[in-house]
This record gives sequence, C-alpha cells and structure tokens, in this order.
Amino acid sequence: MSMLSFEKKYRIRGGTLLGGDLFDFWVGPFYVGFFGVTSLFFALLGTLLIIWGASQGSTWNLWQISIAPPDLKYGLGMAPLMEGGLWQLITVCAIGAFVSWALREVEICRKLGMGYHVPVAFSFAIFAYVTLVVFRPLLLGAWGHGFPYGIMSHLDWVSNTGYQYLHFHYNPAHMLAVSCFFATTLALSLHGALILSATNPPGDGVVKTPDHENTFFRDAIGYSIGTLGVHRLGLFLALSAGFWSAVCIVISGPFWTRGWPEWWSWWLNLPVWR
Ligand code: UQ2
Repeated sequence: MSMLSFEKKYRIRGGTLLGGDLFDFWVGPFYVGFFGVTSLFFALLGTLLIIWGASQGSTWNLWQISIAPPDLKYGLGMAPLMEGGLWQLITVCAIGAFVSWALREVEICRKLGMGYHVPVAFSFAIFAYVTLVVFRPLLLGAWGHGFPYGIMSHLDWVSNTGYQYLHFHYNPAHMLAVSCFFATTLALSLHGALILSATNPPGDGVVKTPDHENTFFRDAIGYSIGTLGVHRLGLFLALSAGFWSAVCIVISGPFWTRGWPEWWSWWLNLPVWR
C-alpha cells in the first residue's frame, strides 16, 4: 500500500477525547480536533502577548528582548501586567499550547491504533518546563523564581541560578541529566551512522539488512542491542535526560539550599574513612 493510500484509509472519524465529531476533520494534511483548536488558540495568543510585551520593552534587538517574571514581593499572587503579569499570562498560554499539542497527539495515536509513546515522550519535555516555571516557584513561594522569556536573559538566569549553588556540576541529578544528554547524542550518532552505512552502501552496492548491522557491532564490541533495542535505548536515554533535568532544578532551593559541592560531605563523612 502506498503511503498516500494508507493515509486515505486511516483518515477516519473517531478516537477523539473531547468534542466528539465536532472538530474531527483535517485541514490539508493536518488533523484538527478539539485540541488542535486549543493548540492554535494558546500558541497564537501567547505569541501575540510576547510580541506586544516586546513592543513595550526598550529594544527590538532579538537577542535582548526579554519578558521577566514578577518580583519576588508578589509571591504566588497575580502581578500587574507590566510587572510580571504578562509573564504569567504567557506561561499559561505556553502550558495550554504544550498540553493541547500532547493531547492532539494522543487523539491521532487513537485514530491509528498506535501506542502512546510519542505523546508520553513529549510529556517529559513539558514536565521539565513546568517544573522550571510552576513546580519550583510554587515550592519556593514566588512566581519570581521562574526564568525570564528572552534569549540572553534566560541564559543569564541559568548562569546566576547555577552560581547560587556555587558549582552546579556537583549536583548529582545534574550529573545524571548531563550524562544522559551526552549518551543520547552518542546513541543517535551510532544509530544514524549505522542506518546510513547499511542503507546507502558505496557505489552500486545493494542495500544491507539488520544482519549486517548486528554483525558490525558484534565484530566491533561483541554486542548488538538490536534494531528495536536501539530505539528503546534512545527513548530511555532521552526521557532520562529530561527527567533528571527536572529533578536537578527542583531539588535546588526547595530541598537543598547550600552549595552543591557541600552536598558530597556525606561521602567524606562515611564511617569507613575513620
Ligand atoms: C545496534 C543496532 C542498531 C543500532 C546501533 C546498535 C542492529 C540498527 C547503534 C549499537 C548500539 C549499542 C551497542 C548500544 C550502545 C550503548 C550506548 C549507551 C550508546 O546494535 O542493532 O540497530 O542502530
């Protein structure tokens, strides 16, 4: 079955979570659905609020535009629009758009009778973002602990927040997150390179099969994780990176207020050294 006739066959009503048949249609290649409408609504409104916020700022320099969260004095209350209220509205729009998009993915999975792996994967990215701008600020008692929405300003926030704990690389959860990010790039480069080398052999060579892929790695390192396994590993590594990123920032402040190097004193104080 060609790809186009496959899509025709499966472009069918049903599988919606909300809205029944009301939004159960396509615009060109795109499925709409109730959550397609809410995705578009939140994304559009949030973008317009950012552009309007930028117009009220002091620069149109793309790198310097920034929309800051409220001052800490506003705690967990609503702030005036130009004093962080805009940041609060934009945060609501962002979460609305991200969650809508994940639920739209769920509806598409249901239509196709697929597993929910894709929306589950996306939800880890949403979880990491919500941890930064909602969970941690809630635990610390002020929306002002969220990060500013700007290209340079959010980098400054990361740097300042890191130095607040003296040396963030001593944060054990940060160590796990970074290791998972690097392992993800290693796994994907191995996988991408292996697939290209097998499916695009030199000259007029015939396309190779997984037997060749397995044998390459068995020859090289005595082990092949397999064609399904490498995707399970990749998903695990990527989700772990996002998960430990969320953990490493949510424990900084709410559960550990001193420098991260000091956290390791439990190791130095083990009774075995005495
Ligand atoms: C593999 C395999 C693939 C792959 C890759 C491997 C046929 C097409 C890349 C090799 C991967 C291994 C040995 C795991 C490496 C571990 C980490 C943490 C990077 O065996 O099966 O399928 O693409």
